[in-house]
Amino acid sequence: MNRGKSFAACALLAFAGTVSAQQMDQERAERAVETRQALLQVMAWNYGPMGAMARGRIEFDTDRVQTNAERLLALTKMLSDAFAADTRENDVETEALDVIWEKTDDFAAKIQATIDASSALVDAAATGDEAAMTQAIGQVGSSCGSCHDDFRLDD
Ligand code: ASC
Repeated sequence: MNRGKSFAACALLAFAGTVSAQQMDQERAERAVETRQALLQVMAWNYGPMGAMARGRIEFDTDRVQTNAERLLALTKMLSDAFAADTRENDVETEALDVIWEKTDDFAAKIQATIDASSALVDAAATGDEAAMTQAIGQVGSSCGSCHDDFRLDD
């Protein structure tokens, strides 16, 4: 191989490497989307009854709040890992906005606020005080909504 050809081959390999690094394997990207949607779905499944209690739609059940709040706290701690895979360059069906991987500090702060609010709800549930639980459930709901406002496609 002459020098010109070998340079061209190297440039081609370098280009191919760059492309594959930027564009995650399609199957991996689809799995990442499924996983984060599943995580949010299980979070909503746990939050839902607590939101209904806080709104007075169903009767307060402290045991259920304790259980669901603990589950929710564990789930919120999975959020940052679940969104680690940057799928901006992939052809995936998602409501996750590109800004998640552009303003990473802001996104991390919103996740931390949700973790903190969930932790406060676990503490409130331990007291069994309905007013405290109602207030803490509202805080969790606000933290979810605040993140969706900035980082999720509008409904
Ligand atoms: C949910 C859900 C949300 C949040 C939000 C809380 O269960 O699907 O988007 O809680 O409604 O305010």
